[in-house]
Amino acid sequence: MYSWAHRQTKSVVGKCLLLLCFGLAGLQAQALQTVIVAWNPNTEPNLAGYKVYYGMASRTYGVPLNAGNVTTSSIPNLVEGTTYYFAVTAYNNLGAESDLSAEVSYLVPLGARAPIIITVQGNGTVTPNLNGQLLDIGRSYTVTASPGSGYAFSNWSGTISATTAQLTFVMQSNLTLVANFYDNGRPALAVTSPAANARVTNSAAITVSGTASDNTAVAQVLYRVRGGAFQLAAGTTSWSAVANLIAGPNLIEVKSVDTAGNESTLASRTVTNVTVALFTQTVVGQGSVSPNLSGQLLEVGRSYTITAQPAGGYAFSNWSGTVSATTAQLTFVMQSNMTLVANFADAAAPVVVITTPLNERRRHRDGQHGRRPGALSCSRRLLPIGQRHDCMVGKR
Ligand SMILES: [Ca+2]
Repeated sequence: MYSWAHRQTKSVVGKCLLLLCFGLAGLQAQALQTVIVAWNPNTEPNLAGYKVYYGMASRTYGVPLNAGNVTTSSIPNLVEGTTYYFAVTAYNNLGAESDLSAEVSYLVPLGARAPIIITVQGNGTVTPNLNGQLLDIGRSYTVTASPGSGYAFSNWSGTISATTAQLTFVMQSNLTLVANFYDNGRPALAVTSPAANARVTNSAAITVSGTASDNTAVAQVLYRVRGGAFQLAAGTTSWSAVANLIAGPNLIEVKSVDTAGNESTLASRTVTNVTVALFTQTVVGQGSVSPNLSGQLLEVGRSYTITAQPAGGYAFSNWSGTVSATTAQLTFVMQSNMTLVANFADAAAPVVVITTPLNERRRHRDGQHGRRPGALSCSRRLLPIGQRHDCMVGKR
């Protein structure tokens, strides 16, 4: 044994460098530290150097670390939270080694960590889920923001701002991250009343109602009538609106808008408002109209077709009244107070008929009237009563 014995004064210095074992997966990474061991120098002239022994049990060491002729040594790869035992020997230039020094134990402290706060705005997830965990300060981590259905990633905010969904950051104290997602899903809308192609009679208005939904929330329901400006319906997820009607078909369109401004597709209903009015039709001249709608209650706004048919010797002339036309077949749109006149004109050549005296009629000598038996022909010349006609031939 050498007479000189070394002893430790400041055996272990707890000034540590944090090393992270990236080769180990996930969050179970074992944090390792380097510990600096220091001792008082040996003053013998032939001193050559020192060896540092250490292990996880008292006086049970592994292969020593040859520190050379210095009084400090860095011992790497020590597991945090584990107690190590250290001893030092000195050796001279002849290779002779001293006894082990007194042993010093040292609990490798846990590295500096801090909790991270990761929150989500909107609908989405962040993987891996590090929220609330203690992370190693100074170490890099990577998280990825994934939007939920009907949402899209917007940006990272908080301690760090970024616009890419995958974010790599270096952990620091009081680190807060917010993954922001926005709603890009369109709301839905359904019309429950009236039914498709509904028909009403003499109605000034109709109540349209239905439902709406969204992955976030329905902000409003809008409707318009006959292509006019959109108006606000009452209610959202259950809504209703009163649409004014005119005679004939009325197109009613409805859409919902979510809180992010996304709009649903347009839902529509065509409501036909049947308004009836008295139809008056007259005929001038000789003819008829088919079908004969005169005196009937017809739908205002609806198209009807009628045809004028002249009687014998007459020709169709024209339509007059509320509508003017020159074709016999007329298609018209019914309106209130509608009157049509079918005009026919006499188209036959004039005919003259002699009505007296009667042709081939005379008085016989015996005073009887009538044509004599056997008469074959006679002159067209008229004879005074009582005279015989030269051409008379009779058989008795
Ligand atoms: Ca939406």
